[in-house]
Amino acid sequence: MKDYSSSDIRNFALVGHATAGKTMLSEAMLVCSGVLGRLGSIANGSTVSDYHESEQKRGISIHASLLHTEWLGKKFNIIDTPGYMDFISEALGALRVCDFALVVVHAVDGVQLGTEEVWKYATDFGIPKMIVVNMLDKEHANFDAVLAQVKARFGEKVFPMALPVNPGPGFNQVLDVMRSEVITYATDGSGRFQESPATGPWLDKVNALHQELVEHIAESDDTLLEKFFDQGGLSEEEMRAGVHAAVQKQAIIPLFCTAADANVGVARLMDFVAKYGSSPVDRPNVTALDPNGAEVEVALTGGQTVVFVFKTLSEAHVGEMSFFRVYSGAIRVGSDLFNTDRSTTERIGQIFVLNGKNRTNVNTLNAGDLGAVVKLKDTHTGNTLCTPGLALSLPKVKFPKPNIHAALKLKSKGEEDKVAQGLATLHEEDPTFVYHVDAELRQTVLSGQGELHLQVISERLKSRYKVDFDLVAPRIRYRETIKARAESKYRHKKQTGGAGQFAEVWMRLEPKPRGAGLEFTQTLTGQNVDRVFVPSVEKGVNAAAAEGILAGYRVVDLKVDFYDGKMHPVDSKDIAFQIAGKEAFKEAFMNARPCLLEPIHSVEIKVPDDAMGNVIGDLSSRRGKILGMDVAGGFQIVKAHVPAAELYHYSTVLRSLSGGRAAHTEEFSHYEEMPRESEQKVIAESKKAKEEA
Ligand SMILES: Nc1nc2c(ncn2[C@@H]2O[C@H](COP(=O)(O)OP(=O)(O)OP(=O)(O)O)[C@@H](O)[C@H]2O)c(=O)[nH]1
Ligand SMILES: [Mg+2]
Repeated sequence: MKDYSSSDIRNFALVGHATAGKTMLSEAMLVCSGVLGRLGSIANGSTVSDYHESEQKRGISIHASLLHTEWLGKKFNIIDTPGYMDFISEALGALRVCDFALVVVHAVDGVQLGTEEVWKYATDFGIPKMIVVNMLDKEHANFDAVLAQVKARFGEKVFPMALPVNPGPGFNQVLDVMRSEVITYATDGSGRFQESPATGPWLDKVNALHQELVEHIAESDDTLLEKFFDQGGLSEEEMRAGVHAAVQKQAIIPLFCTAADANVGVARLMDFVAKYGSSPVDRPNVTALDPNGAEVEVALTGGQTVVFVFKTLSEAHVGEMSFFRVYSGAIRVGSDLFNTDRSTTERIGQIFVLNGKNRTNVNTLNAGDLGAVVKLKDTHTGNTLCTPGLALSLPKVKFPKPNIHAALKLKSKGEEDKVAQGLATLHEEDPTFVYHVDAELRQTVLSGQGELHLQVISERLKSRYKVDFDLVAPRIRYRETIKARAESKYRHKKQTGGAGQFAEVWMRLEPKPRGAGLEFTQTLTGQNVDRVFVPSVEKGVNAAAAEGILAGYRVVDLKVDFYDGKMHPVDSKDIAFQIAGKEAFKEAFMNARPCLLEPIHSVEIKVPDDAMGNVIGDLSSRRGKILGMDVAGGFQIVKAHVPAAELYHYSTVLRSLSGGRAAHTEEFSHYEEMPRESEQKVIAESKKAKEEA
């Protein structure tokens, strides 16, 4: 393997909405550059990038795959990312370590939710975007409409570097703006092409675009602008020299035309990437934190090693792989690096460059390069490894909050430990998957980015750890409270054998506002009850409140006043007052018009206009209250309050309501009294569960 200098490396991520053709585009690049003899296919599960069984089975990407090849003397590190929102963390991790994004847009479907999301992420990471309009061989491909839409969404700086000459079935010709030529691609999928000068109307088109490009480039740089006015234009060389900088500043956002399945348009896109794409040199410094939390610049040209792990993955027969980018210095086989985030030292065993599952051993990778190491002891996604003594930490990626939850129900007892270990490992590999053992619900709740995400996580857990379980709806955290005042006088008396027990507790309950919790007071006067028994009564009350009275849910939002009672000089003791306190509380509670409260979530939904009707209608069937609507970049943002009980697998529902174009976030907001009918159902279910237990 050649040693590449930083300026000869092109790190880029293929990102975009699901099924836009990212994986096939990566496959086509490998064919163009000779890594592969011919194109694999998604249908046969034979692409280099989608090599996992879970991907082949579904015909979609699930993991970001690292591929590499050489083109015009430049090393391409390509990260093919999944487009499904369930696996958005993969695109996020990839964009974090890439120098630019190739945003793939479907020539029929145009800009979709996934396109918008990755665009936003790439922008947040401060890397340039380029656009690839793919699927131009589809019957209903509408390039002009997609170009107009892309410009409307992402700005007038979007500039077509290519136009499809014969879009639709048989598409194989592209007008190349940089060269003013028509490029005709071979129809055998090899990616080879022939050039011929543009003529007739295509010549007029390309001349106009060329002129426009020169103007864009001139506008992006003051010196060039001066020359432009002095000379009445830019020379071909000046223009070419300006392209790179203009893309960096996004003074132009270049757009290309491809049909990845037929390997049309890909080779010239690769030429552009090699000649004008960003390299690590374009962003030579990143900011890290030292152990005191002070900011430190890490320079690409620095002598000491700083490496960021953007992904970890446990592979069958290989073990744990850590995918990294070298930000400074070099990573070498046999060296020791300090993991700042875990405070451990790791020995670098084998280093690989990869094409999907095909791994090639290398001894060193230099600053700016991407690769993977295996079998680190305690290194996880988001960790920084550096020269011992340096202890720097690069910023981690902020992942979106989970939007779907399910409870894990083991099929047989005794597998709890295996499951716990498996869940911990899976979370470390994929931080967008989280879980917690919920003591109140007595369930292990798994949370992820979508139903498919939870499915894939479950499959991994089952196959790797040999456990069996079902995913069921998580229990809802209902609460119990009262709607009226009530009193009780409860006498506890036990005189069978041994020492007797005696206590009498008088208490009053009154409702408190939502969120007030449980307030315990005593207003004892006189000497009917010794004050030492107050904590005993409080304990009894708290025990009953924690267990729940109506349906087994915690009691909240009321005030308990212990105001009088009776005692016995010998038989009154702590335990007797605890029991009396508990029973008095239950009795008063049941007399105070008890009711159930249900958790209400704040939900924010991003919906395309044409799906609004569906989504709003569905929300009202879920007892949702619409709080407001906003417009944000081609989407409507709906804010609503919806009972948690109505939100099980809502992300899946939303996808089917909107053809996969809507997404939502939700979080707990407050408690509300629930409708009588639903309340009775919950109470009946709890009774049934109690009887069964
Ligand atoms: N006709 C045609 N089909 C294509 C083209 N590119 C990809 N496909 C097909 O479209 C489907 C999706 O392509 P993929 O490459 O898997 O798309 P992707 O963007 O990687 O999808 P995800 O990774 O699941 O988000 C596959 O069946 C491909 O064979 C193209 O340019 N033209
Ligand atoms: Mg894919």
